[in-house]
Amino acid sequence: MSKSAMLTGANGQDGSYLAEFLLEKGYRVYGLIRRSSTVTTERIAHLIGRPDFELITGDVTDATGVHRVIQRLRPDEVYNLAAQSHVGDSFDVPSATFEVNAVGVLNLLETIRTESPHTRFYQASTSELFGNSPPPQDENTPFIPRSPYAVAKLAAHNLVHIYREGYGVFACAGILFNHESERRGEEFVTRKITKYLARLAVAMENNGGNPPHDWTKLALGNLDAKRDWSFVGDMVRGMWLMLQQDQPDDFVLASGESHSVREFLELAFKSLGVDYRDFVRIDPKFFRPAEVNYLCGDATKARQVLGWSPRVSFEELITRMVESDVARERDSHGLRCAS
Ligand code: NAP
Ligand code: F7E
Repeated sequence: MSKSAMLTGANGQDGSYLAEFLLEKGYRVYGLIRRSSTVTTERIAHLIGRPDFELITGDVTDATGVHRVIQRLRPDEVYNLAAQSHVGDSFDVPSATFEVNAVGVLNLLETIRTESPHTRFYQASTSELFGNSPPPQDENTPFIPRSPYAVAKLAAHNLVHIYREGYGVFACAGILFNHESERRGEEFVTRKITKYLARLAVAMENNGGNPPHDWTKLALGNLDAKRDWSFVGDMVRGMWLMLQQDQPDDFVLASGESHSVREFLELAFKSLGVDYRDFVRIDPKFFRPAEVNYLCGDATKARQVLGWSPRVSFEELITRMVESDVARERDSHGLRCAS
């Protein structure tokens, strides 16, 4: 019989890739998504209608709803990807961030403990837990959170340990470093850059190879922050591997390479043959009250125990994101011109 998995955050970046990955493996997949007044299912539109994929309306902060859904499905695996995932925004909405990112996890774990103890649980922990602990960061590096987002994620991370050790729940935490794709939210720095670049590329194509004279610059914050960026497709494979082990555990997933936002800009703009410095301005609005300066993960444990390693390089990731955004921009430009 095929296995079943419930994904929270199924319509998010990671959720959409994980749903595809699990369906490919023959799972029956249930995606929990929040009610919204606008369409939020673009990333999984191609999966809707499949007999092995079902969407369920729910919110991880709603304890009774979570209880009801898990009690009904009793899935083999639950992947908790739901979060207010924007670190910068967590300074503006700290309570809401805590409610989703910490209390939501408690609701899931408590229901699994009481109603579905056979269910294996994956928690989306994050490299943000490390804060400014010096790199390279691994499973033993101290956590020094620097944002409401990270504090909430640390509470959740600790809850995973309590339910694993105290109640025997098969609960794993994946301490994932940044991962991106062409489905990344447009307010995260990588996608913000590739989307801008795509608009610039198409504008130049239609202006004899030159930028239009009144072209607006891209407003960014701290260009010196360093991140360990991977491709999300590699990460979802690691999430799944964690839940297939004999014992629950925590694992860092990372590329082991770190680049600054400035380096990302340089490489991305190079593909268009222009200098990013002519197109970027610094806006203090995008600086955070507290920054995480330098993240670079050490995924030795995942490599040794899970046999996991990333397959897509930093350069390939940028190319993939730029090409996808340029193609989209060309399509929408064509549509604008035709109408
Ligand atoms: P994302 O694209 O922002 O997706 C987050 C998902 O959570 C969305 O589907 C969102 O739904 C859903 N959600 C938010 N509040 C919810 C609630 N109260 N109840 C149910 N669903 C809710 O983030 P992502 O990049 O896919 O990341 C997935 C998870 O990994 C998150 O927990 C994130 O914190 C963590 N993580 C991400 C990275 C990374 O680099 N991507 C690294 C480490 C950890 P709506 O569409 O309704 O908002
Ligand atoms: O920022 C700097 C910003 O928002 C990266 C989430 O998935 O990964 C992500 O969190 C860096 C930061 O990602 C802008 O200050 C400069 O230093 O793309 P980001 P993040 O904060 O690293 C972790 C692992 C998660 O867990 C999170 O869920 O870029 N930066 N200028 C900017 N960042 C943004 N967003 N916008 C700017 O204009």
